[in-house]
Amino acid sequence: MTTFRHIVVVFVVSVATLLPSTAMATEYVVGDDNGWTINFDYQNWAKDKEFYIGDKLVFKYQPGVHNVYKVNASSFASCTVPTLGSGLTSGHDVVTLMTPGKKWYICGVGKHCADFNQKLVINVQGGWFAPAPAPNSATMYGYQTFMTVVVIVLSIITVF
Ligand SMILES: *[C@@H]1O[C@H](CO)[C@@H](O)[C@H](O)[C@H]1NC(C)=O
Ligand SMILES: [Cu+2]
Repeated sequence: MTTFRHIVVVFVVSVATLLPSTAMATEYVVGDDNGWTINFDYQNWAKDKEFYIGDKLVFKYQPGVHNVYKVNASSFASCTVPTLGSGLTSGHDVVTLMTPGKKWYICGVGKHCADFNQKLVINVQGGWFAPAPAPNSATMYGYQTFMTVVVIVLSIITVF
């Protein structure tokens, strides 16, 4: 009896742990149909979105017209393009969000950032199982909460 219960617990824990890490990450096309361009309000675009580790940002633009630099807070505020380091220039730049916290991106072409507001700052949420890819939807969080409760209940049952 006890052995059977232990097997159930181990099975449930395994499923609860493995499933979320295989959940599909969300891919966000920055600016949606507008892509990465001047005179677009990227803060307004980002404000109702929740970004999680494992999600991807896709910067779409005509190569040569724009580019993407990941910068720090002060360079973001002053629109200072790094002299060293590589900007992204492919026109279809995919950035995977690997760590929680604020991420700042600017266009380094001309005065696109300073005069035309081509800049984006987002906040990446940490995950329950960081640093593994975290679930990215309310559904998966609900699922994880449910499974956690199931695991706790099963563990308690096993003890008695
Ligand atoms: C921000 O980045 C710039 C350019 O890479 C660098 O010179 C500066 O020291 C950085 N500032 C902070 C606060 O890290
Ligand atoms: Cu630009």
